[in-house]
Amino acid sequence: MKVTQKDLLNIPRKAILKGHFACAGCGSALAFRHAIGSIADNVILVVPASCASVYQGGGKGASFNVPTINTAFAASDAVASGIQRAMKMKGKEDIKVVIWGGDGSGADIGIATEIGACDRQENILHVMYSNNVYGNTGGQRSGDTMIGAKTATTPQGNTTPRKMVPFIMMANNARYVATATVAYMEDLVTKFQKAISLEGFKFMQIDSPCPPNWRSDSADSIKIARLAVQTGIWPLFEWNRDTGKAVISRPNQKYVDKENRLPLTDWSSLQGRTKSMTKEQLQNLESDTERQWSFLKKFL
Ligand SMILES: Cc1ncc(C[n+]2csc(CCOP(=O)(O)OP(=O)(O)O)c2C)c(N)n1
Ligand code: SF4
Repeated sequence: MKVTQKDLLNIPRKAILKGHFACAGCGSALAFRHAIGSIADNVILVVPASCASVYQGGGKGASFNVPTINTAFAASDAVASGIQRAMKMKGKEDIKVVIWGGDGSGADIGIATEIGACDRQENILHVMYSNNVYGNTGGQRSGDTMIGAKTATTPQGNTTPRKMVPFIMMANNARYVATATVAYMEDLVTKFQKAISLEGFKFMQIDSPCPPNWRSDSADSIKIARLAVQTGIWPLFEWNRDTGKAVISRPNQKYVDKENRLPLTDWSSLQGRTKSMTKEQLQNLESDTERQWSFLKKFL
């Protein structure tokens, strides 16, 4: 079912309450409010160490209003597997088990348990919100960091290409894989709803602006996320194991053709982490973007 803007407005503010601890302009919290909010009555959340463990608050001031278990960094997919199996034994399969974690766990430290759960076809959804860094510990580089971006551990700019986690999950026979962005929330929640409706291991990666670590204006978060699509940096697609085919999502269709894309500098100039990239770094970012597109095009 396609989620409309009206559906978004009707999502009750139930999953994350006012007074959460996320920074202003946080893409992760915004995505959470809509995606988890859309299933607030039948979800169990599993949160690996991340900003989400922090912005949920604690005790009487906790802002997460859904059953939540916080796990060690690498353990979320194993914990989620156990919870889902327990729900199945109790005949409560309507309860969806969702991992909500960053790219530090999703792309690096937790990837072994993630692939393990995928391999076992556990009936869970792993959402990796990508702020491209280890956010809550000071913004260190992760395997998901864009090439050329400055982070706490790559002050001159990251030199390595991105790990293409969605393709890793496709190669490991996930049931459903999708990329999304907070700039196109209807598309994001439509994919989230589709993912939870399917049986097996599902994976979603969400472009989630992070003003303190991207050194951007919190008012620009949506603009930056939209530009990531318009410049081609963030390909938006979904892939289903049944067909083995990828489908480019509507907001992205115009930008499959490189000719239609906006210059990368429209995106990079709005962020302190990328605005002083050298010509060579920009070229590297462009080739890394092309690398992702050429992978994706093999599945169209
Ligand atoms: C094994 C282990 N190493 C390091 C840490 C410290 N730590 C906690 S959260 C975190 C960063 C998480 O980064 P990410 O997964 O990208 O989520 P974000 O903070 O960006 O939301 C780190 C390094 C830890 N908890 N466990
Ligand atoms: S550091 Fe970034 S991801 Fe973490 S709460 Fe702040 S804006 Fe969100």
